[in-house]
Amino acid sequence: MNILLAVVVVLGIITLTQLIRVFELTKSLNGTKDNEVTDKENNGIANGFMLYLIGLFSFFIWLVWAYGPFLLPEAASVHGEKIDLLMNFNWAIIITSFAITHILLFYFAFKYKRTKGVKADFVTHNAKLELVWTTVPAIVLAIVIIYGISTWNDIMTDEPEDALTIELFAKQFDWTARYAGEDGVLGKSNYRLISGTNPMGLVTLETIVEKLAELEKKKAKLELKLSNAEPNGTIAENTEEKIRKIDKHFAKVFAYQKEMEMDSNLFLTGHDDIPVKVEFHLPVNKPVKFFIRSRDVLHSVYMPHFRAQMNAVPGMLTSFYFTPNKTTDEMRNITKNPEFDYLLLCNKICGAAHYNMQMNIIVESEEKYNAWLKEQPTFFAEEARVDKELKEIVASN
Ligand SMILES: [Cu+2]
Repeated sequence: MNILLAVVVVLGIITLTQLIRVFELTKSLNGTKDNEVTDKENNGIANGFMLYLIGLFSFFIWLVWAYGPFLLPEAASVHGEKIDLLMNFNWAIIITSFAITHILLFYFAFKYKRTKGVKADFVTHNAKLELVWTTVPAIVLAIVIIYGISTWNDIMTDEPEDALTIELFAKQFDWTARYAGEDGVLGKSNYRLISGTNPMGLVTLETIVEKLAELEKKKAKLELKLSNAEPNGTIAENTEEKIRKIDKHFAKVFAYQKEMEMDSNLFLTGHDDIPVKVEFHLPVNKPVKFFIRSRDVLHSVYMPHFRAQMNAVPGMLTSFYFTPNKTTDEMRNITKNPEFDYLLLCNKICGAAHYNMQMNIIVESEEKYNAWLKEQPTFFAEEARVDKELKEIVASN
């Protein structure tokens, strides 16, 4: 089979060279040189350039018309309007230079096709022309950069003191939004306290005690395993290593507890915090400051309708502040889509279920927002509920 294939390929190449040979021979019999372009060919190529120019711009206009409606609707935040202005300014420059350069490129190719008897000018360089095509883009770029930086500074500074604070907590693969609760202060968090029942690592006396108990339980299990293992074997060695790690973890949490006990208020700030999933609400026309954390890998908080994006970096607290200025209902009217919802998405490819990392955002009047927030269980209440449920399960068994 392989030999047959090789034979076909070789025969194909031979046929092709023979065909070229026949073509060359007919040309020399007709009396034309094979490197000479006829007027007919020349005109055909020149007209082709014009056709291409018309086709290119028709396609461009069709793309804008057909896909324009799929772009984001108008900005739903105060600073978003500034971002859109900056974006449109850039588009205007890009589209204008695209149109001018491409029209000239193809029109010149058409206009200056070879004409018999006309000789092309020989130009080595033109200082004036070079000066123009260096300074004009330099000035335009400088304007774009200065305008961009000043918009960025405008957006990132002048944060109001009374902004509502919300934490956005990212992990593979979901978001949690945490409200500060009645005291207006977000409770502390510590990654060493992360457990099945405390996925955000919130700090309260209860979560610390729970964590210490969990570590003690784990250690007791490992010690039992060690006592049954063959002395100095690999299992014993591995188990000893695990116990050492748990001891270290325990010591760190214990030291943290002592440190926190200096100011007992620190334990309480987390109690009234309100963690929510799937959907979170914002009051309209109120500045909101987001504190952004990641538990595992790089994620990115992306709220396209508010023109907001900020990375969620493990081990680092990032933040972004904005003021939503259109309610969800208003936006449903604007987009003529009764199912429209603002979205929080993850904008860093963070793993297999990255596409699934999203939350709905509802922007509403302050009264509605307050009513919604009142209904959400606090961290403490939720923990007590889970605790009670667990105890009931244990009791019924
Ligand atoms: Cu992610």
